[in-house]
Amino acid sequence: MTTLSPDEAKRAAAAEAIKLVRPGMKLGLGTGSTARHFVDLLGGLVAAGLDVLCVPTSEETRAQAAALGVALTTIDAEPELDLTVDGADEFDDSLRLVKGGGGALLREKIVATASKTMVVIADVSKHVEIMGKFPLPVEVTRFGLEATRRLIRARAEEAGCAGEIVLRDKGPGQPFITDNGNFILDCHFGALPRPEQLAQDLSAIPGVVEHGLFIGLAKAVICAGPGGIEIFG
Ligand code: ABF
Repeated sequence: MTTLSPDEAKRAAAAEAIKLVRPGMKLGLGTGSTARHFVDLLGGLVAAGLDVLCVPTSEETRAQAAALGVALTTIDAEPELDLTVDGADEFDDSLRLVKGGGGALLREKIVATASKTMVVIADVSKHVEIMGKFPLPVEVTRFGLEATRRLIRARAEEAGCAGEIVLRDKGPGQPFITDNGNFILDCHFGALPRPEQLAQDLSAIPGVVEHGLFIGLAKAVICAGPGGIEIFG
């Protein structure tokens, strides 16, 4: 059995997801290296005449899709989509996701929630037993950063988590700024024993714009690994 490289696995998962696309569909396009493969494959179908209308979840995906001639629109023009295909930083057997490693979690969650179906594409390294191996991204306003960080720490402790909460940066003294003009705090909590409680409590913090726990959104995960394609959900 030939083993796939991580990138080949991502491509294989994307190729499986592309089979879900039908002419006339309104699609949400994810962000990240796995979603990049999906958009690339979609561009090939569009070049061959496929008629779809797409909402990108980041400026990065917008640029890639536009360069491929994919017809783009906005979530305001199309507030109900048929299918969103996106990557994830980790997923568990309950299809709970951690997303946001690429910094696009707010638009990703809005687009996923606006979709009849959301399908995740991933390589097997993203599959976890216990959520939290990947630091949980939380998009926060610039105003009140330290007050927000303090409240995140307090709510996390109530949900049984603790660990460093780090302002994401692009380099020394250069905070990462999301497409929406906000900061990202990466929460190195390790295991997340009560993800649903943590998600609810984080959403209640005023300075939290959105967090990377996607619970109850993914309908399926298409996962590619050494044994081929495995569908969860
Ligand atoms: C995006 O895809 C992000 O939310 C997530 O962090 C990323 C996964 O990245 P990759 O596909 O490059 O592993 O949806």
